[in-house]
Amino acid sequence: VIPSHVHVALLPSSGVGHLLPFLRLAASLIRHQCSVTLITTHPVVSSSESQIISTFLSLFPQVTEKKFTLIPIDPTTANTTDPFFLQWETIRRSAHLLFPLLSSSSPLLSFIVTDVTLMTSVISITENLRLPNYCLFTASARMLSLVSCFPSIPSSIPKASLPPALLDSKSFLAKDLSESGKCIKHSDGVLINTFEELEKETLEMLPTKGLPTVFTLGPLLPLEFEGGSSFAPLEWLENQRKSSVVYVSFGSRTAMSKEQIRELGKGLVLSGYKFLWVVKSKIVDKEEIGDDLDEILGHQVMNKVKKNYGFVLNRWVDQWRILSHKAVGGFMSHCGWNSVVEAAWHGIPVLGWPQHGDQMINGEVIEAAGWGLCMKSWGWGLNNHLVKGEEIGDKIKELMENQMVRMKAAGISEAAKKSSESGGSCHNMAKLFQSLNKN
Ligand code: BUP
Repeated sequence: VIPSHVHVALLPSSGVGHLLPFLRLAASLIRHQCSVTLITTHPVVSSSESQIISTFLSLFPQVTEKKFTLIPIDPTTANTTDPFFLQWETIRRSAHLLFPLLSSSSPLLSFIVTDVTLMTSVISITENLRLPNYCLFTASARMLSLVSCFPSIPSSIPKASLPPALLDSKSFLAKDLSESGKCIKHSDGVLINTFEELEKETLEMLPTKGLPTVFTLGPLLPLEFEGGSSFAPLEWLENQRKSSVVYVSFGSRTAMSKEQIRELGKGLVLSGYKFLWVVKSKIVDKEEIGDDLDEILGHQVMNKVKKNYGFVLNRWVDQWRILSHKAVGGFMSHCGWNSVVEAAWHGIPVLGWPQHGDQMINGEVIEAAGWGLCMKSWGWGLNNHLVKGEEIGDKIKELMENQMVRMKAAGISEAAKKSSESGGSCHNMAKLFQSLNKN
């Protein structure tokens, strides 16, 4: 039962991986007859983010935009140089500006959904406004189980699955995570993009973690517009055999070293499989324009690619459309959580090569359920050791030829689809509205 006139404010954080689940949630709230206010930060970090926001707002004119202009900070005071973490910190230090912005909302807000990374600064403001504050956790339930007790580490998570920065208690990430964990416990509920069959054991265990109610709303599906002007080499894919292509992408925030990119290229060629490879050599996409693929990959690899082993690009692609194409039979991925959920939906086996943050923990979710491999021995991909092309090629072959993994991936896809029908995530959205009635 939807309480009469629910008005929800959404406050996403920086990074496409944080933004997209918020927009997908916004669309779902609209389908449930809620009014939605989207708080947009100015400036944003990447051009992909600004394009996605403006397309969303033009296609959903019923959404009210509230502009949240950030006060610039001195980066030397922030304990991080990562452009996305710097933005989290900037948003948090500007959070007091949210008070007038939220209190002036009309009709009155029923609740706000805040990204976990911003919770620490926003919760005191929403408490003052007596505005219920739900957290949207954009990673896996397994990661939530870590955040809920960090700096302790649950016995179910090996210490080696934590990125090195989390093991240094003085780092930006370690401080951030322990403070966020405490804050989530004071929120009115946690919304999460997962579903029961994807993380059954972890979800069963969460109620013992001192968290408020966790509402599983996954899979939060991409909106039609997300493909928008982005590219998918459909003509090329149409000419490939069923399940024969490996799609390779390490997400929106990972830059590999040139040396590692070249070894990866060698590995892809050695695997003998056709590949569709999104190459990224810089962290922020704005800076990527003008990157020369010939120069990054080296002539040898580039020549082989041109001889039709694969398709290489250095631009934003329509990942959803690529994963849904019948020619795609494997996904070499950094295991960003949105990518994991998208691969699960399409039943694509994953070769996980986590690069930072929660990605190893997400990769373990896949490996434990048997629908992919997680290459822990390859390290974090960032500078620590070079993984040679031969090894990469062998693993790709192993993934593509493993029938058991393919069967399990098909099973997880079936479960994802069932979960998005009325018994699953919709049911949990109804529970969320019921919890409002109780407040
Ligand atoms: Br790159 C890229 N096209 O070219 P994750 C990504 N995406 O549609 P993140 C595209 O962005 P972390 C591209 O489908 C997914 O929905 C992709 O989110 C889409 O990884 C999203 O997978 C990326 O969570 O890193 O944000 O790169 O979340 O781990 O910080």
